Amino acid sequence: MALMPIITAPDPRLKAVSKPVETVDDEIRSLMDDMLETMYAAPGIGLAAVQVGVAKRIIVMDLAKEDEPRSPLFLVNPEITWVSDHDASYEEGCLSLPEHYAEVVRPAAVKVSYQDYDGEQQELEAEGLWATCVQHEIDHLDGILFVDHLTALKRNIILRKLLKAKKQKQKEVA
Ligand code: GNR
Ligand code: NI
Repeated sequence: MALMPIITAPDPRLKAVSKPVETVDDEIRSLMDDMLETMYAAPGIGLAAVQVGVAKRIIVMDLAKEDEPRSPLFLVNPEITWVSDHDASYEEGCLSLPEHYAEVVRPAAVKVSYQDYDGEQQELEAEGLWATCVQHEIDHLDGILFVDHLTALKRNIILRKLLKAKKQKQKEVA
């Protein structure tokens, strides 16, 4: 297992639309293991493959609290099959937008079909933080970041700050 560097915005790679996985084989499982390790180390509760530079439709998640046993979830080719009528607002963060948080409105509950770690077809119903997180991750697979749900003003403030932080970092290593 290996840690992978997480891409931060602004970066054109985060805007890529990820490609479906044809077969869940050992190579894909190995990638999912590395993604999970990277997510735990960050730490985060979800990670999309595109955030580590692999534009494939793969998500890992684990919403267990620190004092609870780990309960990872692997979703390959996830698709939202149902959304609730009512919305919920949640303060979101993103490992690709470090240190920035904002309230995002999304459907409060969703159903998602996907293939699991063994390539078996599954469906899950999510609400609360689960629903927020799985929608946030599926957005990544379509090149969408949580700031894309905000007003242009709020989005640009965050992206400008991240660009500035990136340039500052580049200066420090130069
Ligand atoms: O770790 C994460 N926490 C989080 C909190 C609220 C809403 C969404 C998330 S996902 C985020 C990790 C991440 O960036 N996944 O893409
Ligand atoms: Ni994210």
